[in-house]
Order: sequence, then structure tokens, then C-alpha cells
Amino acid sequence: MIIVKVGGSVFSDKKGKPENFRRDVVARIAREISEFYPEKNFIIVHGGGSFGHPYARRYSIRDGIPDDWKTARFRMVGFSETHQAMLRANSAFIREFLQRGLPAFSVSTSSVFMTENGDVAYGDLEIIKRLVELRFIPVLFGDVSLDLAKGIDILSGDQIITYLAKMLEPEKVIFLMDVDGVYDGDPGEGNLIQALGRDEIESLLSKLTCSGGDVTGGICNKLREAKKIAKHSEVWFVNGLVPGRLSGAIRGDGFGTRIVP
Ligand code: ATP
Ligand code: IP8
Repeated sequence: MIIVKVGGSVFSDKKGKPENFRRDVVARIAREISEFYPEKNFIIVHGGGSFGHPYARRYSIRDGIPDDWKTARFRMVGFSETHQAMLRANSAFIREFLQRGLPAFSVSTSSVFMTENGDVAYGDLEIIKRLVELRFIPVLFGDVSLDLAKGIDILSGDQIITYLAKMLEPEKVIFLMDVDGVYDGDPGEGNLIQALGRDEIESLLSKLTCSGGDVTGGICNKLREAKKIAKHSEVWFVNGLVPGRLSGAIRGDGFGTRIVP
């Protein structure tokens, strides 16, 4: 089984207009996957990109449900608005897969996971496991979540993958981003790291600027999760905007960053 995270920076321009969607990029990702399907099983998880992130920020979803009812109600409306935006992104994804004969099937994250402290606290994987057994391609997504401590929160696709990796022990996890892989400094300053030791991740994090960015913590969150995922699976970071890089990572001779356990 191969889990592919299609980053929001790949299927959309995160600095562009809300809900912009790169149909051609997703169509090409679907084509690359179809070269390996059905010999290999896939689970796709996509991020929030220009869909979920603007709503999550506008409604401060990560602050949870407060005691004050007026604010609570406003945020609960925002919770549902954010989810609807993610359903629109997911539906655009599924359309591209179906058009290429890939049996992608939407699994609504907020209906199968609950969170606490930004992580999955409860997950029901029975539906996902059965879908994979039948050779469907489940398509999950970063989403809003019901939260055991603060009522509501955001669950990043990166945290979903950590949970899936722990429970399903996939052969490989591939993160698609809009850059060639992980750099040893901030974008434009560092060099690409082609082989990154799992035990080197903490010292790399101390060199990167981890504040600011999107509501789920950008590259720093991804690296922290990759460290956990690498205990269960091979992990790759490759450029999803360059044709052939996903196929390379699937074959195992790709160009990008590989986490070395
Ligand atoms: P989403 O969370 O919407 O799914 P994503 O998964 O594509 O988005 P981001 O969370 O935006 O990814 O993180 C990827 C971004 O991190 C890249 O666009 C890149 O410019 C930025 N970045 C910052 N520092 C680094 C670094 N050292 N190495 C690689 N990318 C970095
Ligand atoms: O982009 C965030 O998921 P991510 C999902 O995978 C929302 O971190 C709703 C912002």
C-alpha cells in the first residue's frame, strides 16, 4: 500500500484566490497513479490549500468552541463552512480520478476521526481497510474535526497519515509539495537534502523558521510527522508539480528527499 499526500501547495496556489484548483496538475497525478494501479494499492490524502486554510483562519477554528454563545455560534458556522470548502476540493479531486477510470472514493475525515491536541484521538479505519481490500482508492483530506478537549479543531492531512501509517504499515508514504523536497534552510536559502536521517530531523527543525505560515504548521509540522511515520514506512518528499517525480518515488528511484530510518 502506498499513501500519497497531495499538498495544498500542489493542487492549488495557496497565495492565490480562495478555492483555486489546479485541474491539470491533479489530472496528471491521477495519470501517474494509473501507471501503477491496480498492481499497487493507494490511499490519497489531500491538504487544505486554497480551500480549507482561508476559512480555518478566518473563523479561528483552532481556538475551539468558547463559552460565549455568540462567538461559539459564529465559529460553529465557520466549522461547517470550512468542511464544505474541503468537500468542494475533494469533489474536484475525485472527478479527475474517475475520469481516468480510477475508482477513487471520498472518505470524509471529520466523520471517521476525532482529535485531541492536534492529533487523532479516535479513528475508525474499518471502512478505509475494506475499501482498500476491494481495490478502491480512498481519498481523505485535511478537515475540521470534533475535538475531545476544545470542541472543534482542524486535523491536518499530515497527522492523518501518521495515524494511517501506524495502523496500516504501508510500504511507502509520499508527500507531494511545490518544491523539490526538504531544504536545509528556509526556501531560497538552503540546499536540497536528498537523504535525511530520521535522527537529523530535530536539528534541522531548529534551523528552520517554524512560526507563521498556515494554520497547520507548514513544513515543520510535516517534518515532525515524517519522523513518526518513518518508524512504520519508507517516506519521500517530492515535487508534485514536476511530471514524473511521483512515479519516480513510487518506483523508488525518484528525485527528492528520502527519510533514512
Ligand atoms: P497543505 O498544508 O495546504 O496541504 P502542503 O502540504 O503543500 O500544504 P505546506 O504546509 O504549505 O505544504 O508546506 C510546504 C511548503 O513549505 C512549501 O511550499 C515550501 O515552500 C515551504 N518550505 C518552507 N521551508 C521549507 C524547507 N526547508 N524545505 C521544504 N519546503 C519548505
Ligand atoms: O493542509 C488542513 O489540512 P492540511 C485542513 O493537510 C484545513 O494541513 C481544513 C485547513
